[in-house]
Amino acid sequence: MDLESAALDWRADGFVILPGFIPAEELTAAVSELDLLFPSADGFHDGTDPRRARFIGDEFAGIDTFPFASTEISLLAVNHRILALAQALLDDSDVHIYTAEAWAKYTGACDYDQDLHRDYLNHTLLVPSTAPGCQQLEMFVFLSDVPEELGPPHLLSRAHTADIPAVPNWFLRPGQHSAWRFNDDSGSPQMYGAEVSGAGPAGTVIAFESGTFHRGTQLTASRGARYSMHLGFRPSGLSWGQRVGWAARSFEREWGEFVHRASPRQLQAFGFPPPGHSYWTAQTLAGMALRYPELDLTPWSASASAPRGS
Ligand SMILES: O=C(O)CCC(=O)C(=O)O
Repeated sequence: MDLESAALDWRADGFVILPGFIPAEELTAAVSELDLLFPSADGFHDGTDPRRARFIGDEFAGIDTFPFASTEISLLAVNHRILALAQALLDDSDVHIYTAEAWAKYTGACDYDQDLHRDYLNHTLLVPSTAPGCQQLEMFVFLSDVPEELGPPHLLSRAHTADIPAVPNWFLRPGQHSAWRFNDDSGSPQMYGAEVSGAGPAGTVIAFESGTFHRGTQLTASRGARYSMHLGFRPSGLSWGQRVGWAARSFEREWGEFVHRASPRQLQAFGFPPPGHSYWTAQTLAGMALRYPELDLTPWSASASAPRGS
């Protein structure tokens, strides 16, 4: 599917599923470093990997956050195809990444089946908007094949949900009861009956707007493992769409290793000012050369303005 058709689907449904969007040759380097973050399926299920305990009993305990122990996985979060997709769907040439997580799930480790929900309560200070320029984009990127028995996310088209108000946000599966105002416990058979599965091969990208209903599903395959990334993008000026501040971990070795290998476009997605921006002067370039000694500063120095007073 081309980016224009993807944008049409995303506008109509609130999501688009792109099977194998990242080709194998652009995925291999990241996949080959998954062991820097997570146990293999055998390591988990045979109990030979001492890291396995972390995954038991809490689905969210399987999440690592950017910058990752693998630079290849960090670079994949802002792969050129992913940035082009974000630009096309958000209709903006200056998109920023506001969250990047890598997630491992293992059959039997815990309950991965979720209730239908939107993610906006921890992706924005406000509520989702349908106005052009005011939308946030999330992506699930599969680092391994995710057939139905390995717990693909299920999503619900906006055609079924456009009139649902911002609260409640979780529509519980039948048989559960809750008095919390963010939960709806009516069982919602029409919503669950209209789910679409995001199952697909490694490299599949599921792009969805932060107001789109979706849910995680159970891993049932014997000795199964699922590896994915969960990314968030916003137009650079959309200051209310947040999850982390990248500078908080920018003193870590993994961040430096990412910066040294990233392109100017990839760094711009994390908030580096683009070439030509008034930030770039002889003074800031000299400092950047000390902070990031292996970063080629040519793209920014070529357009740098003269220091004040010169
Ligand atoms: O990982 C998945 O398949 C979906 C997870 C999800 O929707 C969530 O945790 O909000």
